[in-house]
Amino acid sequence: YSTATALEEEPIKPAVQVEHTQLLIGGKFVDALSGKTFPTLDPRTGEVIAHVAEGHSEDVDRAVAAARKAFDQGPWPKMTAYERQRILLRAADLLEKHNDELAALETWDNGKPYEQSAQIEIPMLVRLFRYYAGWADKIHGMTVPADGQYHVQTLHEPIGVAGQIIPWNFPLLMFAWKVGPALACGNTIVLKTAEQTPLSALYAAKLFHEVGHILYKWNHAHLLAGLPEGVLNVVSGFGPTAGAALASHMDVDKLAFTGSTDTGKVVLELAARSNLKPVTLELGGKSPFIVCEDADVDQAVELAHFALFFNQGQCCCAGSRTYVHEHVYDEFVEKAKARALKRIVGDPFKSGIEQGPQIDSEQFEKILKYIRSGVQSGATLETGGDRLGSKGFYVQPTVFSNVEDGMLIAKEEIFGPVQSILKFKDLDEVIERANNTRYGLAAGVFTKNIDTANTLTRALRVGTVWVNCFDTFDAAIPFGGYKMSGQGREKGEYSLKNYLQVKAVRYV
Ligand code: TXE
Repeated sequence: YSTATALEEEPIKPAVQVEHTQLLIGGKFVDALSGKTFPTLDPRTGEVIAHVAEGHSEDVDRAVAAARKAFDQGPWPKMTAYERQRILLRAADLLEKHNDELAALETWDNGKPYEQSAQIEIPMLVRLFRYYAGWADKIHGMTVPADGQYHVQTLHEPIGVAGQIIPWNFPLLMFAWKVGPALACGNTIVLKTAEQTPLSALYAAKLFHEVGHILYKWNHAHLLAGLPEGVLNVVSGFGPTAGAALASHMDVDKLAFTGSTDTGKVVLELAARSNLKPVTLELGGKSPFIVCEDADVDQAVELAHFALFFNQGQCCCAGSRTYVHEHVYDEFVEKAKARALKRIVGDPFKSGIEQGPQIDSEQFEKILKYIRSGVQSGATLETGGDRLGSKGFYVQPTVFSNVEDGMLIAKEEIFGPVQSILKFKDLDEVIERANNTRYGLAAGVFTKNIDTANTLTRALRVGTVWVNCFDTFDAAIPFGGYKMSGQGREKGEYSLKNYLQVKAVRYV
């Protein structure tokens, strides 16, 4: 990996200004009622990028009131589906036009490589809004046969005010997974960003409000007046204050959450204790990546490396338990170590960088603690194991071999660039071990044998299995977890039902 010296250079200045730091409520940027702000930091240096309005429960109340009014009295849920679709498509065009600014903000606030933001994540965000725009005019109920003289139909109606709480590892993609389906179904939204990464969602949400002006100017059509005020509200702030206020709000009709399993339990309880709002949860993982005996070792090493190290290891679905068949184990470990040593770590704004800094000091310390625990528990530290450079939150790409299932590094979510390689003998054994976890988000399978692939894909208790690939995502493909990795599915057609009520109507 790149030397610490390269990290001592002055960080590259991002080509974007921070324009929006207030709360977006009722279509306007406003300060928090308390007047409080909090700093958002550059993970490359730990220095302040900007001070952002800190929303508290009274601000959540204001945002929910704006969303309620927009839902009950505004045009959004009632306008034709075609109008809603056009607004979402126009928003996608605007997001695409601002690809580079969005990507720069995302990288600045999060630390992920700029090329990843600009070439993968913002295009995925745009694609996702176009995908859900496509659904807007295809949401409808059924006619249902009933005994007797009845004509029965179901109506699919928006659920109301959606509360959405997102994490910091993919701020804009999480914004899209939540906002896209909710808007397509005609709901209104209060979204709380993660306190580490408030900037990009404010910028994106502002673009949705510019949609209206452009449509109005170009079309002179009152029907296409853009995203009405109060439909999409964004509150920056902390979890136990703003997040908890949203989860426990009596006037929020649905809650969608992505984050840690522990916080998932908290918000589910808050939802239950308040108004029993339905909750979807996308939580942590400890996903197995299984390299079978017949695998091409070079390819398997590369894919397993990507499965773990992508996004600085900060992926809920990271392939963080690399199970390798005993016949190829030694060769795999040697090559995995060599690959980690070649990983290019540095300023994420530099071209060709594979790995930037971790998000913040808390995550950075957590990762280093897990590395120490791996060493103490007797795993072999093949490479890495320490911080990189003297400032910011860079961690050396780290590889452990001889990892045992009972070690903490094999059981808990490290959420960092730390690969744990375990050895297995046969399929039944690896299935049992892979499933022996409280998580069930994803798995990777690497084999040339279709029977082996079939056996594993059916036996693994997880929401996504990638065979000979990993971390490939499509707007149309559902994502979510078994067991304590979550409840419900996001993306694809499956996500729509999170945001719809079904009404049965009988006529006689
Ligand atoms: O997560 P939290 P943190 C995992 C990962 C990471 C660990 C902790 O292992 O190391 O979680 O990260 C909001 N009521 N993942 O502390 O707390 C919070 O403000 C309501 C996996 O960042 O779950 C933020 O907006 N909301 C994950 C969001 O919850 C609350 C992505 C996530 O924060 C709250 C991130 C409360 N009481 C971390 N407390 C994934 N599934 O991808 C916090 N929040």
